[in-house]
Amino acid sequence: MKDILKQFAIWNEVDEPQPLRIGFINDSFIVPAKRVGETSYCLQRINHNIFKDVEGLMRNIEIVTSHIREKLLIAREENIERKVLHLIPTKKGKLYYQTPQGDYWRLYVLVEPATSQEKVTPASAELTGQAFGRFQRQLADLPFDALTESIPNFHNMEFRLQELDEALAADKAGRKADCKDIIDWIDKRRFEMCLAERLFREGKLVKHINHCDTKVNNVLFDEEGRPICIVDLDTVMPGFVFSDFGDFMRTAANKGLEDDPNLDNIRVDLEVFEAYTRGYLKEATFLTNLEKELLPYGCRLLSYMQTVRFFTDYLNGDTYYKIAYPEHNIVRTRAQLRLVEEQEKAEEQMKEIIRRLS
Ligand code: GN1
Ligand code: MG
Repeated sequence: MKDILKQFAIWNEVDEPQPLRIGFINDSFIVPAKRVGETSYCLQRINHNIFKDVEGLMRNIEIVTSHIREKLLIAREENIERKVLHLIPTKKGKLYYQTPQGDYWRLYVLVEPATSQEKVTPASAELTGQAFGRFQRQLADLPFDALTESIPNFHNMEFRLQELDEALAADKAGRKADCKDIIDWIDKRRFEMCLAERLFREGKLVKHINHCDTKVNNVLFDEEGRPICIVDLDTVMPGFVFSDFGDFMRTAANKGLEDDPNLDNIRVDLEVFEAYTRGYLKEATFLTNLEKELLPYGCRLLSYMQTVRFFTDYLNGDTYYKIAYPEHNIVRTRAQLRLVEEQEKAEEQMKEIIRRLS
């Protein structure tokens, strides 16, 4: 690992890298400064099985972080190093280092002191909404096609349904016959759930730069519990704004678990919904009326998309998501499906909250 570190343009002396157990996708290490008060770093090996276009992904991150840094500089903000990720280039001026074995590594300045949270409370949901709203706003003047899709068609509903159709046709794991109720349920909603793609083609809806993994644990908080920095930028890419909103609600505004075997637990947590929305709307001042109107739709869309993705993986024989037991993907499918139904029921209440907070 010393050899890898040597490739990067670090300006101070550092100690041995220590493994950091966060995230399932990349491997991360803390590289502590030798002397107190100097810069420490975060070294990461990028998972190039999931992210096939590392060059494009790293360019995305560079574009997004420099754009935000510029905004912070213009606003004369303090502590900019803690408010936006800072990539350290290699000594040859590249954004990543590829080893002779083919692994990809990158280096960030470590944001510290900072803390992160795994579970939201209504209070942290509001701050998280503010953080992601600000993030989207800072990037709202960047043309969406300045970035590539680091995972092609990642949040494209039409594409996800196409993948499902292929999985159904192949029925690789022989699991289709028992799932007729799910297939019918998905079919009934296909047209409605591809609305965003149609509006985009008709020129009625634009794409923005999205984070595409809007979980609370991708926000760093300072000592006083204020959000300071958005991390995990691997999936920043063009998309519909309500997609980021919806993904947060899918993961956080659910009283049950993503893979809850007890479907009765699954209900929309309207308190968390309201708190995140309040924070989000404070910052997301660029939203059009249509985009605002479509926020509850975005919640259903992301839960429906996740239903389709889990189900597709189940039909394919569990090749994408790690599973803890053989039926895991079908349990996840049913839990997300129920969440869509609960979000359908709560639609009016969500709209009312948005009206009230606008
Ligand atoms: C994956 O591994 P994690 O939790 O960051 C997936 C998301 C899904 C999520 C479902 C790159 O994210 O899109 O919503 O699982 N990320 C990728 O739990 O596919
Ligand atoms: Mg992630």
